[in-house]
Amino acid sequence: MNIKLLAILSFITIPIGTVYSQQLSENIRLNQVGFYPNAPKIAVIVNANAETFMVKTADLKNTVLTGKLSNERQSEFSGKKTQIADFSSLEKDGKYVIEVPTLGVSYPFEIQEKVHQGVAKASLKAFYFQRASTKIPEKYAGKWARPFAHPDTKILIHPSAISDKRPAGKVISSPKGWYDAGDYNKYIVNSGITMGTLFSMYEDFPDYFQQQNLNIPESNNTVPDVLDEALWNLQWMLTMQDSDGGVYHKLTNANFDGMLMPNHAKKTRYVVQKSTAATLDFAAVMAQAARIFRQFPKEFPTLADSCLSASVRAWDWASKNPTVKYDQNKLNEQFLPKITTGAYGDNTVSDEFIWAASELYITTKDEKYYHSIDFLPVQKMSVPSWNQVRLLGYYSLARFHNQLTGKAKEDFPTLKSNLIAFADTLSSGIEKRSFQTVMGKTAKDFVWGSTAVAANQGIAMIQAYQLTKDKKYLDLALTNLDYILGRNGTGYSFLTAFGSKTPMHLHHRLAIADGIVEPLPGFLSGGTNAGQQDKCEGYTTKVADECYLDAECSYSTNEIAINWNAPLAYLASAIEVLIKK
Ligand SMILES: [Ca+2]
Ligand SMILES: [Ca+2]
Repeated sequence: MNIKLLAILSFITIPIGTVYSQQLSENIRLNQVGFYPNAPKIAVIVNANAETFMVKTADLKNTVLTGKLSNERQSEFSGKKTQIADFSSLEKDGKYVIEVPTLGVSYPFEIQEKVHQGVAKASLKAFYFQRASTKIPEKYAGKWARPFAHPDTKILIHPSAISDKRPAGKVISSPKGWYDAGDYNKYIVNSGITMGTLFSMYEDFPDYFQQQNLNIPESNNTVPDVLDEALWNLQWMLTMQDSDGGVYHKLTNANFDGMLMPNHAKKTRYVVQKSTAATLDFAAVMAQAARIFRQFPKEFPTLADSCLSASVRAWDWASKNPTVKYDQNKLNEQFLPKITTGAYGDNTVSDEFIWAASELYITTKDEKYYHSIDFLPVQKMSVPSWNQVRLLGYYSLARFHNQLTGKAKEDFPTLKSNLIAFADTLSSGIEKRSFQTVMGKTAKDFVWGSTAVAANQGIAMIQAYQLTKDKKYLDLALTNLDYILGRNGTGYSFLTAFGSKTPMHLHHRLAIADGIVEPLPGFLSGGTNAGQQDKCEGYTTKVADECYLDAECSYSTNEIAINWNAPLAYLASAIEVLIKK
């Protein structure tokens, strides 16, 4: 037994003196967290050309199942040969490994109910760790405690953002919010999709979140913790609206900080130019927030009204200013200081109009929002990303389909069949794919932030399940959670602290600068991306589903971001709710 396996298995009671001949094999790829007793269980064996596999108890003493490996299939990307080990019939709780005699044994995994409960919770708790303008005490953060940072009460109006009442250099207060990603800036566009995803998760499964305790400062109040956490960012977003209704694109330094702890990051911060995309994302989030926080009149007597009026003012601004792009290069030709942080520039806002109109229509029931735009453009669907949010609107319309009126009601059958067809398109051919996951139909799935593509594809399957109650879509959603947690071309579980082989060197200032070996837990690495935009040294391949580097410099494969954690939280939570005992 090699040292590494011994370390991995050390949490299991191993009788002293036990001798193992088996070696750990990283060519056995599986969800390193585990499986539900009554759901599909698959491992993928790479380059083995073997006949059989065994499932053994993690102490390697007992063989509980012997199975036949599938015929070999060839990876679409690397050309490697894979075989499927299907052990779905094993339903007994326990800790196990897979053994392939010619290869060795897999990382250990569990079979038990609620097996992803920890994943669901930690992927949400991560947002707490990203909070700006607060101290993060040990009580909630353990060894990752840190001092107060970024009060953000003195934010300058950048020359690109001036208006009548707010000249350049005027100071506004814009505290709270989440750090966006590996950096400490706060971006409305990326907050938009993140908040929309978290709010949709809550609206789809409200009961699940009544019970969840994230161990955050608001855990003992009467509000679900997921909403307390979202409120931290919502309160910041509200400060980003100018008096004319338009919304600043971002709150940012002129340049990225070095690899510092946030309390040492003290560069001047600005709000920069208003944009149509940011304003519409804001309108959508605020409309959704209004109907959610309306349910808590005692705790938040005025919040829902504030959110709704902010949303309407944003919508009105965007309707009058439908083509204001955020073009950072152009901005830098006209204004100083130059801004070089994340641009999140989006040239197409028809999808932002659909999302904002959906949320405003659902919240206000005013059909003028639905009539104001073309809701069903003849255009290929794609899973949500920061610059493509059309499906967030569709998901909300589907969630409230019983309340639709007029044209929205007439359109719904088409919308429904389009969403189901979209899930079918994403998943078609899965039975032949090398890792048998929805993820990986084409090389285009492996873009910057590909783990979030996988999570968002999983959400698309969950939506199809909600619309059809056909269990196959749940099983399909689960394949992508398996992908994220280890059944993939790299053999990594991309979620910190969940699995045996997980990212240790994230491009995440909080984790790089804190002097603690372990990265903050519950953060989803961006994952495989053959673009290598960071030009970091150490990549060993350009294969689409394998190009990943667990190194701090690899922001193109190993950064974290709020809009990546949110869909993972959704997917893991949805699966926890929907996989029935
Ligand atoms: Ca709470
Ligand atoms: Ca867009």
